[in-house]
Amino acid sequence: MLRKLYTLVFVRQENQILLGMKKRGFGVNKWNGFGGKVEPNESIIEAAARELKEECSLEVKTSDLKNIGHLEFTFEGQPTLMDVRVYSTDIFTGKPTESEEMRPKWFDVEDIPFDEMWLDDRLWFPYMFQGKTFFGRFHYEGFEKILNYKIEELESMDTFYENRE
Ligand code: 8OG
Repeated sequence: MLRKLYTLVFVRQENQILLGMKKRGFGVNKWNGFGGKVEPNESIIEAAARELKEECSLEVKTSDLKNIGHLEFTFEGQPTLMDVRVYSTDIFTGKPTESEEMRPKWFDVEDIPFDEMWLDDRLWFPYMFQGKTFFGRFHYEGFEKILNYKIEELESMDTFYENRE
């Protein structure tokens, strides 16, 4: 199966989390963190910082991005596996600003708009909010139905990646 690498960054501030309404492309009209494809000439964490800046103008140092989760998505009948590296930070500079791709908005963590998000998010956001590191695998039929999935808490991201190699 062809594996494609993506990033997904969540910016936190007190009791809030920054989400963006995706204005075009894959996941359009859904609230999400900020991220996208890793380009051939950059590291995953550099891609995470770059995508955050492109999509909502916030700047982060890569050393302030914490890898909190690993998500894998497959879609029935499609040969590609989306490998999504999830990061979180509460250290950033700038003010969230709308881009062509995203309209950012702060949400209280008790008030996440799950009905306007990817279906899987309500299954793994609780891990993130409890400060756990996590692995999740989701197999979709179309974009609105999960055929099967697995989520687990990880001891640490480092041991997860060591054991996969
Ligand atoms: O470059 P593009 O915007 O198409 O990248 C897709 C982004 O969406 C990337 O940040 C990874 C993220 N993403 C998925 N699937 C899911 C999902 O099911 N839930 C969440 N929260 N994000 C997802 O590709």
